[in-house]
This record gives sequence, structure tokens and C-alpha cells, in this order.
Amino acid sequence: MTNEQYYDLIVPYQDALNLLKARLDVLNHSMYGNKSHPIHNIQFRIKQKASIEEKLKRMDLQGSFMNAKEHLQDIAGIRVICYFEKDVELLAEQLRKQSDLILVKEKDYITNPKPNGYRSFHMILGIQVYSMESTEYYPVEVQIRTIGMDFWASMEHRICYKQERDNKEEIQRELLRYAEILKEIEEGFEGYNEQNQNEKARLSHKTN
Ligand code: 0O2
Repeated sequence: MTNEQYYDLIVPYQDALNLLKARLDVLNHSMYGNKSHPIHNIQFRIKQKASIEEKLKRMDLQGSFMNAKEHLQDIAGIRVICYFEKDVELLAEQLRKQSDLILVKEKDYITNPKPNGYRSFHMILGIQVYSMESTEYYPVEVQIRTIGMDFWASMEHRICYKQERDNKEEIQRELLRYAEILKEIEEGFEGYNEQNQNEKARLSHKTN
């Protein structure tokens, strides 16, 4: 794929990303009214040319424009970092309800964590991009997770993911233990948050 073909390829994916990002902003503002927000931060990226070509190679395909468009669903990617597990569930539910989005695929690594301890909620959403020439759905990979899940995944990605190492098994055992500790810490925070919400509700009930 030439550089020019790569740039032609990614333009509508960038548009799809922006459209979905706007949806997430609206949900963030509206999900709990203006009292609190479920999203801590949003990160997004368009897959680099070299990563597209590498992935197609791993799939035994040529790194062409057409193969990328036909076979890859993660050219556009959004990572939504929420405060609590409950926020992740609600956000996924709200996205599923948006009738003009197509739910292509969903993977719940929170209910069913990967054996290495990876936890995250993944969706591939198709979003319609209107342009002068055509109207087409483009896939966007959405990863929704909590701050704790993101901390673990970012570190594991850096240290271990898809890497060969002598003491890999030992590291993996330790990382699994970290994942369990982080889950426990998050549950603790979630409990305090619920107490907080109940207290606020009680006070507002009293003053009304
Ligand atoms: P990278 O380096 O982040 O781009 P796919 O390979 O996406 O077509 P798959 O494997 O079914 O299909 O997708 P899945 O399981 O939903 O994983 C997609 C992405 O989630 C991965 O992209 C990673 O970013 C992340 N992910 C999945 N498993 C792990 C894990 O064990 N550890 C970490 N740190 N991240 C994970 P890529 O393209 O594999 O990798």
C-alpha cells in the first residue's frame, strides 16, 4: 500500500471515529444528569500503516487497501476509560440502544476475563458516514474499561503482551495476581461511591 492509498483509506475511518466520539461525549454529559459523569477519559487512534500491513501479513493477506478495508475492523479505535465497572455496563447498554449504530461484535472480558487477567469490554460498532460520494458504514473498535483495568492492560501490553521472554510464566503468574488485587481495590472504591450516592440521595430527600 502506498502512503497515498493509506491516507485515502483512513479518511472515512477518522470521520467515523469523530462521529462516535461525539456520541460518547453526549452520553457522558447525559447519563447521570449533570451530577457526575461515567467517563474519566477517552483515547482514540487510527491504526498506523505499518501495523495494518503487519496484521494483514499475520492473516496471510497482502497489505493492500482492499484487504485492509475488507478484513480489518480495528483501523479506527476508541478506548473509553470509566470510573466504575457499573459505568462500563451502562455505557455499553446505551451504545447498544442507539438504533442507527450496528453492533458487529461484542466481547465481554469483564464477565469472562482472559486467563492472563485481562479485563475490558470490547465492541465493534458500525457507524454510517455520509459523504459527497457515498454513504457507508465503517467499523470502530470500542474498548470500554475502568481506570484499574486500563492501568493493568497498559502495563501488561508494555511488559508482556505478544512478547517472548525467558521468565514469561513467572511474570504472567504475578500479573494475574495484580489483576485480582486491582479488582478488589476497585470493588472497594465502588462500595464507597455507592455509600456516597446513597448519602446524597438521603440529604436531597430531606431538604426537598
Ligand atoms: P494491539 O497491539 O493493542 O493493537 P483482532 O485481533 O482485533 O482482530 P481479537 O483478537 O478477537 O481480534 O480481538 P480482541 O480480543 O477483542 O482484542 C483486541 C484488542 O484488545 C487487542 O488488539 C489489544 O489492544 C486488546 N487486548 C486483547 N487482549 C489483550 C491482553 O491480553 N492484554 C492487553 N494488554 N491487551 C489486550 P491487538 O491488535 O491484538 O493489539
